[in-house]
Amino acid sequence: MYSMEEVFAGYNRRQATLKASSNRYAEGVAWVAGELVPLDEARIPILDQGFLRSDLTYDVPSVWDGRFFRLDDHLDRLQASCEKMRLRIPLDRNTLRQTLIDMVAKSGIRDAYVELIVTRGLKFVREYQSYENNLYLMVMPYVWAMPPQVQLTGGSAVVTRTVRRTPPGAMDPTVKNLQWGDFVRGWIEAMDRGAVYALLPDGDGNITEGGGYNIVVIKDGVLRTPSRGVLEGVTRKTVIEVAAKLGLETLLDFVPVDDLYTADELLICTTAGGVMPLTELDGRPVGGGQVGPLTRRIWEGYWKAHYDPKHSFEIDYPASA
Ligand code: PDG
Repeated sequence: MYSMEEVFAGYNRRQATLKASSNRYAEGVAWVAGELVPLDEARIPILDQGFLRSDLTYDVPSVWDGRFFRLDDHLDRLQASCEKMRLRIPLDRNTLRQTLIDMVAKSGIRDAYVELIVTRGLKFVREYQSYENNLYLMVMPYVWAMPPQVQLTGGSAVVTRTVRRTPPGAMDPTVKNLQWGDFVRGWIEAMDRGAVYALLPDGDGNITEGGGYNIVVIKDGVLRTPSRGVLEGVTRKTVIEVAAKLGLETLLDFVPVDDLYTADELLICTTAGGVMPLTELDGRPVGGGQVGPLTRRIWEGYWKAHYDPKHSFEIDYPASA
């Protein structure tokens, strides 16, 4: 019931309904300073320090088949990021939660990418007695970092040679941030080398992550993923839980770049796309060059988890949406 083909067929049916909708928010809705606007009309003040200095943090939960997935995990991480950056979300947790649910319900979007951005606001960080942090919320149709048709056969990646991941002593990668200069250079290198996905090393011989996905290496039935220098992904957490249910162990540790080349299977994972198999690395096949059997089972378990009431809840859409 959760095969790749069936999950994508269900998604395609819901997409067709959404495309036919005349709802003004069907292509997305934003919340800015307490007002809802269609996404493509939303604007930010140019003096916001989030824009001027990327002085912000953000998070991205998702909605799948009309159910919010792991919303509280994302809100917890956002809260922790805010504390590390001395930002304060200007809405209390319940109001924030309810605002997001209302936005999704009003948009009628059944499969959504939901983004929350908390910026320093209009004043520089030094002026900490007078600033008010700003909040921006967005709901839009689900984003695929790897399109469904590519997931069926797997994507191509490179380990970057021209750029390393920003080290944890610079920008703390556990604070979800939009200082994407290293990732953008990675995407450019991948394009130049005829691949799509960039996997960034730490400069000390270990792999970290890419923009914006975690990396999981599978070898001899064991999963390994970097313990340091990366965002602690919610998708990765689900992957680890699904793997455990399948009887597979996951080790969080340093992952030497060399181990990627001898992996049986390789996957990247993010809220925007789920579990994404990589079948080509630096122009060579990964394992047998096809989506591996463990990746496929983890993939199915990941989408199945979206219907688990422990991790998701149904959104009550108005009949008009
Ligand atoms: N690492 C980075 C740097 C990320 O930005 C993300 C998510 C992840 C890991 C995975 O975290 P999680 O499993 O909690 O989603 N980034 C998403 C996707 C970016 C995109 O559009 O491709 C985001 O920033 O929206």
